[in-house]
Amino acid sequence: MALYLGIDSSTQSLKGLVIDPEAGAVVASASVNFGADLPQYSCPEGFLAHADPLVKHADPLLWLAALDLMLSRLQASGVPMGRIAAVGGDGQQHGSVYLNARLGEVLAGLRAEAGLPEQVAPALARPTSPIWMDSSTSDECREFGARFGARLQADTGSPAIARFTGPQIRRFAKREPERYAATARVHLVSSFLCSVLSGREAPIDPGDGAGMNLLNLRTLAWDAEVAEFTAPGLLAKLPEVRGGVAGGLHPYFAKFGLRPGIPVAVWTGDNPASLVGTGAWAAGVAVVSLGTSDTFFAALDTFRTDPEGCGHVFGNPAGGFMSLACFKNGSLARDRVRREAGAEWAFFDREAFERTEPGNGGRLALPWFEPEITPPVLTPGLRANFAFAAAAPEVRVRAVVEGQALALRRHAAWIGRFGRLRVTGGASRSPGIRQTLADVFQARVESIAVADSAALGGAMLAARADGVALERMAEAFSPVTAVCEPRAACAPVYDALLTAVRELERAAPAGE
Ligand code: XUL
Repeated sequence: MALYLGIDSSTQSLKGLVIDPEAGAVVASASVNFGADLPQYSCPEGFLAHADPLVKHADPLLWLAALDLMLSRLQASGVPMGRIAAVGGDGQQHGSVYLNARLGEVLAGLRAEAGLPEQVAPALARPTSPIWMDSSTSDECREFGARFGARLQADTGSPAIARFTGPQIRRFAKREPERYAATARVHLVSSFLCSVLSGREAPIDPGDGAGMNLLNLRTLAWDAEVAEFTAPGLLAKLPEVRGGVAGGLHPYFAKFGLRPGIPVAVWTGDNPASLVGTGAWAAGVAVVSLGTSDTFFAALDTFRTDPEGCGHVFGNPAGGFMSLACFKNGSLARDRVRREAGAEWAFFDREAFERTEPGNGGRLALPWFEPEITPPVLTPGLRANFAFAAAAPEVRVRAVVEGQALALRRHAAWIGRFGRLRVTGGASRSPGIRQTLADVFQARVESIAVADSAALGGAMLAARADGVALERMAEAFSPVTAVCEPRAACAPVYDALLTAVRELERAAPAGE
């Protein structure tokens, strides 16, 4: 039976996952942690130290060293590498790699005797890669805004965003014109690694390309006017845009037991890959991932943008588009409220929801201990429409959980209505949080236990490149482990609170 390999190159690690779609099973996995396994690259948390805290760059050779190491670990695990029939993958979004004119020759000539980093190094036009955590481009974002106004979001899916690749390229071309001139190709993390696997320049898929402020989502082609404004001659330095198969696997990878020539699916971004890995690529179902940050993502049936400019539009690897909204204050904020209320998680999960009524008597709170992304708010601090610190712990807990759920609903309204929400991440284990989401959205909440949804999505896309339908895999790989039904009686309670949460978003911090 054929096996498929999915590789996820994320911020702090690179993982590989091998699936057997026939058996509906993950048969092997291997992971490389950048800090623990490759300390010589000085990126313990995925980026290099820099005097300016807004600058977050990584060493692109680190990702290549991680690819070599992950594949050797996978081989050592005993999985029959020769049965792998296609490879797919994804990268952290927005990060960019700058390559010179030697790229084609370097990729074609990879030799098994040496490792990837030393062989690819001569093709780098810039030694470092800005990643999604970089926020050093506010000047450039202002310049994009002044030049294009609302058109940038209307055509590329997002207003100018500091971490997006276009503003990053503009800053580079302004500050280092010589290196920019020596750049023959700008790749994303995804298309860079896919190029190395296929031994030739890979395309950028519309899923990840949409995170650049450069791709016109109406035509799915680079926007020539935006590209030329970004940096002179940029259009000629951008790869082709398309999905599908990038090429056959380069013979270099035979040293890990992989068969040369097997299809390498065009890589995508980690969020589009997760949309596939969570089985949510069709319209009508959204994913709420409750982690360090909370994210809300869903397929979009047609191309449209968030009127408030908070949510992004990326390509959906299954066709069409997807939306993504990121809420910075997720689990860390919830945990701080719990700690300060002197409560254990069990209390947070049960008693808090039994001792209080849905709607909490109108008392809401938004735990913005860090500057928030959705909506963009730079002044941190908890917002509450009642005397938060003096209230009982259960009232505080419900105020925060309902405040966050209502904010999710408010900022997801432009995407559409959802009959089903799939929840993942640590906080989705709480029955109280799940019931609140079901009641606020009036949707069925399904818990799914998918570890590594991005790598899984990459493996499923590899299988699709070999002719296996995504639908055949979804049930086996992202099964529903629990269901929570909405209570109709709560609908008017939460409809009425939507205005209150909007007002709260505009309020000043509570001064705690
Ligand atoms: C999405 C974003 C992150 C990165 C890294 O816009 O910046 O989710 O993709 O995971």
